[in-house]
Amino acid sequence: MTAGRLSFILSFCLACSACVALRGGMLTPRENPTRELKELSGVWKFRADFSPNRKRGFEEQWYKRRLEESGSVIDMPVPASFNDITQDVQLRDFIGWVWYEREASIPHHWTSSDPGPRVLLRVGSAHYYSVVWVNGVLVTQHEGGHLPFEADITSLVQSDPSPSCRITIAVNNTLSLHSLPPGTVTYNPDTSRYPPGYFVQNIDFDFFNYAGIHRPVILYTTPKAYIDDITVTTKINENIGLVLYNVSVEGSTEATVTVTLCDKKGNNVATGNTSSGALKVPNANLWWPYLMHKDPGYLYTLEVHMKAKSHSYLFEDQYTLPVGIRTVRVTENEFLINEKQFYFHGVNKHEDSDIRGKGLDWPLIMKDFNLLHWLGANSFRTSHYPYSEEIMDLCDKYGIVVIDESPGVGIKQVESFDNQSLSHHLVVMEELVRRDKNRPSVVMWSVANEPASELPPAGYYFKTVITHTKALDPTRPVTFVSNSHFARDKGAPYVDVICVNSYFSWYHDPGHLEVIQIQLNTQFEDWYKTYHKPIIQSEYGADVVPGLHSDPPLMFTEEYQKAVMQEYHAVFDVKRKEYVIGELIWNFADFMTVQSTTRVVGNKKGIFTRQRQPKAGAFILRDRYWNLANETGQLPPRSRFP
Ligand code: BDP
Repeated sequence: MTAGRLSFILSFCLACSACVALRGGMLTPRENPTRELKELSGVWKFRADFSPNRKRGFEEQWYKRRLEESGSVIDMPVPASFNDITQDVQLRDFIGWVWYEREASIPHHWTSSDPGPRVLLRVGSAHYYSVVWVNGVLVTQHEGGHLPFEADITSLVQSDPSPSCRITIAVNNTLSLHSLPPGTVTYNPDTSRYPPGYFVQNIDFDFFNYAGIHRPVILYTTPKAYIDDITVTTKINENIGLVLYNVSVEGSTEATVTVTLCDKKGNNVATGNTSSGALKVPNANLWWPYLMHKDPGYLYTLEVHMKAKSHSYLFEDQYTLPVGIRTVRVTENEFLINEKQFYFHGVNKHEDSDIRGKGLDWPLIMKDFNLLHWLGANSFRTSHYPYSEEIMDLCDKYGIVVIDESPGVGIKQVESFDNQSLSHHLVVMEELVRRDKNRPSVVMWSVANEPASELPPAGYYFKTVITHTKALDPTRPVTFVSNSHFARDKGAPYVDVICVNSYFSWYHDPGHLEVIQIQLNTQFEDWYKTYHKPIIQSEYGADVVPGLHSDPPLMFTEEYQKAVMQEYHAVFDVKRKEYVIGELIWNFADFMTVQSTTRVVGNKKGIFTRQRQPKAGAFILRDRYWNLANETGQLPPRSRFP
């Protein structure tokens, strides 16, 4: 590939990143009497653009007519990563534009413009850069995977009232130094060593760069004057819960808003008749984490109703938002939820599984929550990108506490700290906070994982990203996860909680279990003495090829993973009485990575296999977590959980 050709792939993405401007809300679409929803999951037409410059689809305007008229197409499931669906190795490792298309039928009453509904096309997430057309007309572009985006297609649908529309989505997985996560492309024109046009994508993060349409695509409606966004924060005063709300309306300047807060049984507990205000809930049922209360994850519902006049029409809209009443506070050595000490005994996860890659999959989601319950885990970090809204809804419901991480992983090169990267990172934090701000399960934002935070520009960069995130959401602490040296980390001064990853006896002193306790103790003391902030061990672990055994323990065996965990746990048990506020194993399950000499068909540090079967380490962790829960909370009977 020539430099010119390469620059097309990147320049298209970069030129467009400047177009991303955050406007309006991003409420999770929910069906109700004023809003309809049509999910477009299923089989789409698909074509990867294998042309040398990956540009043919744009040159030939594939979006202008049916995709199969442009050349041969295959069937592709949505949602799913495209990589593992076929037997084609070129598609598995494809870099560049892929094209998806399907027809969607449009209910007759959506096409009426008198007044007719507002019609939106929403993509839950697509990785990495997306361009969307409806009937050949460009309707939106979006940079970044893992977060939703949408297009208002009302005028298109209503100016051409045909019974169906053609949706075309082009997705490019090419990463650049300024994308999040960053990546680079190198090409090798030496044809004595590489085939013509050879290029590869390089990444500095340890999971496979799965691509495609990863979450559901839906069409939904709202009235033309509508509830655009709702923001809720909560406070507790003695036994009175306070729900502070703000509702923004678009499409009319003369709207009246009423809100009703209902408890689980459907009883009204408080009402308001202004678009912002405070609702008082005497004897509030608080939202408690799993294993900290006999009824964890208590959710009220905020029923928001809006009536508005516009152009002599009367519009009515409604939206129901789950609300958990809880507070979060960090001291020098504690993490407090509802003013009670909270200890994170949890996991790091990935959205990853056989065949579907990062595609949303309900059976997998339910299995994972059942395993978290079985394990006695009260929390997880969304390593290393925001997880689906479907997962987050269940965290709210089950009381699973979340450290909500942005896709800021692999920020290693100095160029990735420049202003272009920084502005994009700020937009991503806006998108993330906008999506997840009302979730009681989210107790902290993580802006990045293991950046090169010792580099000179890292201080300004993280100060800016963290300050911005705190301005967007003053109610939650903010962190990033570090594996830098405590004395040289330039971002740590700005975090509320220190999150440290370390792999003693694995990447350092491999095979030497005897160093773990000394080194871990030193790690904690160094960070605490420097910052006087609470610390979470945000990663630790060891790879296991399931079924490998040895005693004495050798690396990659089940016994070694167990031994690593037990050595770490011994230190956690001392330090959690002082300032260590959590431990998150790396990783919940094995997951796919790029191929390398250190990866045996992916990363094997899971305590469960990729197929969600327990390794020996899972049982160690299960005993530990249930014992911790017994100490720190009111434990429900273990038999209640599968
Ligand atoms: C950490 C990274 C994580 C990796 C893990 C490992 O944060 O993404 O998968 O190491 O190497 O440094 O297993």
